Amino acid sequence: MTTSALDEWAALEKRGLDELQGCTDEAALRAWHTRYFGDKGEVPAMLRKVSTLPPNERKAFGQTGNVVKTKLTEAYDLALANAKEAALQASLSAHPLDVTLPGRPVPRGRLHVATQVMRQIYGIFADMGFQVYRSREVEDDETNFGLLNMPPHHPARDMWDTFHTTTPGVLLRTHTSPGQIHVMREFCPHPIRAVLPGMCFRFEQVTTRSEMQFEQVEGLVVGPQVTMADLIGTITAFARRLFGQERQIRIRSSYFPFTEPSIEVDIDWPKDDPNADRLTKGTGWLEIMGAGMVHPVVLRNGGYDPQQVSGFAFGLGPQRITMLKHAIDDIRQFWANDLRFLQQF
Ligand code: FA5
Repeated sequence: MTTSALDEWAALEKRGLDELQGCTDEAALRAWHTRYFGDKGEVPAMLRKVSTLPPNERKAFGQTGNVVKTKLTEAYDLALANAKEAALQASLSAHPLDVTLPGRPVPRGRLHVATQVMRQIYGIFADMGFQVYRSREVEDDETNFGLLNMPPHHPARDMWDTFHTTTPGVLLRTHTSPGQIHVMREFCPHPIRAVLPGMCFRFEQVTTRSEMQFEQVEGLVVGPQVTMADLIGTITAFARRLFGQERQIRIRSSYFPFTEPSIEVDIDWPKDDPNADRLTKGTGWLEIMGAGMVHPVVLRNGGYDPQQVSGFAFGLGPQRITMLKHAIDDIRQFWANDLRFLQQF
């Protein structure tokens, strides 16, 4: 064995270790590793020299090479671990971590105020034996108007400014009343006691009291000998449960083509509220629902015989009710998605 071949290994080892000493950070260490152990690195290049040696020297050359390789690798691993630890310590002391700090709070969601009031309304009617019935928001003209005793060109249709779709005869329901037809046709000839909640849409001037999109809760009772006294009793019980005994209820006669007789129900607005005049148009009263005895034509369209059964219906506006409950002075707040408003409830 030529000593020069082994000397070369010794020299390589020394150079490698010396250079490793000079590497102060991880990047320098990785560059060192590429220089010595990469594809074109010094160690593989040295190992390739084995083929140029006489066969009897190759074994010792290879063994020495492996020892050097192991020493350099171990030294590199140690230096790399030290460099990483030093970098971690430096970063920790530069940006101290206070493990005693409380965690960041996770913001808690809540139900929209409209949903809260809707659930309250369902609860009150559920106590009186009403079931919830869901009806479609996109309706046909026939159900939204015709079957509710408003044939085409009936002037009463002007009471509801309507969003029509591009499909003739299909529209966004202007009120929840078409649901009366659906529920009657589904349950006829059985008695009905149901509330029908959901969105309604009207092509209306948006004001502090009126939105283009708002919720209604329809109520429908059908059965033998249902009277106006039942309607007034139900509405009064509902209003007292929701607003308390001290709130006043006013019932006015009104007109809807699908009820006869028809009424409207108002609630008094606190007089000390500076917005009272604007919201109640100076009357002190805010309308919350329309109602009446179901028109015989509507009962017949639902499949019932008006000689055998009678019924009452009402349609109330939960947004108006929520305004009353929480003294909200602008109905546009409901769908404006302003967290400052929503977080109050
Ligand atoms: C109706 O829509 C009738 N379908 C109600 C009805 C049902 C009468 C059953 C008889 C029998 P009216 O258009 O008045 O009626 O609306 C009923 C309630 O919905 C109003 O009292 C009000 O509380 C609410 N409402 C109406 N328009 C709006 C609007 N633009 N924005 C917010 N709430 C509204």
